[in-house]
Amino acid sequence: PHTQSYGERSLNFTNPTAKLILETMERKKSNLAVSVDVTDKHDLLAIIDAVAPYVCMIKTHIDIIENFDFSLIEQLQHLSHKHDFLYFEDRKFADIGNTVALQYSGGVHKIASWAHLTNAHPVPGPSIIMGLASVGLPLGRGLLLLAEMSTKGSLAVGEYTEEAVRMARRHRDFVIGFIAQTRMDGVGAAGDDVSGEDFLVLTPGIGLESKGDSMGQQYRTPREAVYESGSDIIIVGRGIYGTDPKAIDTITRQAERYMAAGWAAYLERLA
Ligand code: UP6
Repeated sequence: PHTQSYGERSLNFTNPTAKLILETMERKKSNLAVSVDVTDKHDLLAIIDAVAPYVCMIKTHIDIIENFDFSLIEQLQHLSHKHDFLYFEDRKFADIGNTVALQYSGGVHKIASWAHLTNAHPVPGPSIIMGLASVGLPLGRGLLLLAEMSTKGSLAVGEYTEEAVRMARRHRDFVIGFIAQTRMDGVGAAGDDVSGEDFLVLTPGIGLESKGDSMGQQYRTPREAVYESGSDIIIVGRGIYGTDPKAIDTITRQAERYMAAGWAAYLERLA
């Protein structure tokens, strides 16, 4: 699948969120997701409005917003309609099925009501997918499993990663892909027929300048992720918004730059 165009690959999925993501990428010619990890809702809205023309997706950590109230969700939805992109709430669920179903549907954030996509650690086993699917599947949402992480010393390697892929393979209606550093096609298949299998690979830990931060984050370039490792979507946070969430002109320029780098790497892969 990594040599097929994004538009063609929308036919490989039945999940409506997967189709929408791929169609949006093709339409906007962008495989960039911006991770807007700021704590003030006004900064969040201003940054999204500035980078939105260049992205297929905005990734949020809604639980870091200091001045959250539910009207923010309406404002977020307005921006996604205005600029044609999807929301990925990076919640990293990790509990038993019953608990994650409550965390996904309820609380103050009501994630399932607005986030097209969310993610989960496979550590509890398949029950976490069943819990989240009980809420998300009727709404047409999608789930990513964290098969690998970008951090130094990550435990999500080897057999753990393979088991994550096998879990996803058994729930393809809801699990549409992975947070990972490389493609997962056929991983852990051991004799199963996986021809025609397609999963989206979303890759965080992307930076054009920096190689990492002081807390274990590790960065690779858009080209390394998309061309060399077959990633589908690059997730960029501080590489775009830096240290000043108010520097909107710089943030806009950086988004444009990462979008161009990500798309060039994709075209290079197709060719
Ligand atoms: N993230 C990672 N690595 C992972 C999974 N998720 O960095 O393996 C998330 C972080 C952050 C974003 O929670 O929101 O991706 C990366 O931000 P950065 O580009 O500013 O480092």
